[in-house]
Amino acid sequence: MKIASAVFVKSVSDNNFLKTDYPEVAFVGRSNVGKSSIINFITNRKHLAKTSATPGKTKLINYFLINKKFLLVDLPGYGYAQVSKKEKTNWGEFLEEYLKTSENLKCVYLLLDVRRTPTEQDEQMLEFLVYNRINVKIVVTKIDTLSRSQVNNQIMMICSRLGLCKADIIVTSSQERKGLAPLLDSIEQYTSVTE
Ligand SMILES: Nc1nc2c(ncn2[C@@H]2O[C@H](COP(=O)(O)OP(=O)(O)OP(=O)(O)O)[C@@H](O)[C@H]2O)c(=O)[nH]1
Ligand SMILES: [Mg+2]
Repeated sequence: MKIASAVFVKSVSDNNFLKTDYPEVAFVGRSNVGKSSIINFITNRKHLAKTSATPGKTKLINYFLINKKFLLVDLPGYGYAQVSKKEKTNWGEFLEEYLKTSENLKCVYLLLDVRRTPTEQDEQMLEFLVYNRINVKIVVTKIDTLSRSQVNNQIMMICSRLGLCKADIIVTSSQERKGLAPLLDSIEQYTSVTE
């Protein structure tokens, strides 16, 4: 699949989620894991989705229309320490509501930083998706930050923690543009209209 066009459609901060006929795939994960960066990587656009070294940048749900055929959805990150408990609850509910009510959601890409042990929240998110029968794919990010053998060790650790095997995981670096082909193949598989 080639990305011929990528257009920002809308930001949403309340439960007025975008309702269209387009299939959509979404990116979730803790704050700063690289969700916005991976959208820029996939679309080959530097500033389509706003990235930041400061966690908590994406507080909205942002929709991007790709090839006039499907939507990429940038979700707010969880696990950001600098927000109040009330705000955290609101975000959690906002995220859950999106995930539960988006009828055209075909797959959720759950991003994990290769350097970190998956947190309880990562595990809860995975369980939530499985429980709600939402397709989920694990994407490991930022592999440029470690050596090849360290990356392999971390992937084994992540697999054993989450009960997955290596083949279940897409390994990427947005910075060094690695892992694009398997990501695009997966997105294409989930967003192509079969009827
Ligand atoms: N080394 C390296 N850094 C990356 C990579 N991808 C993202 N980053 C950096 O990680 C930081 C966070 O990236 P974002 O894409 O803004 O992360 P996010 O998940 O959208 O964060 P929130 O919107 O806060 O939830 C930025 O400083 C990025 O430059 C990568 O592949 N390699
Ligand atoms: Mg972001």
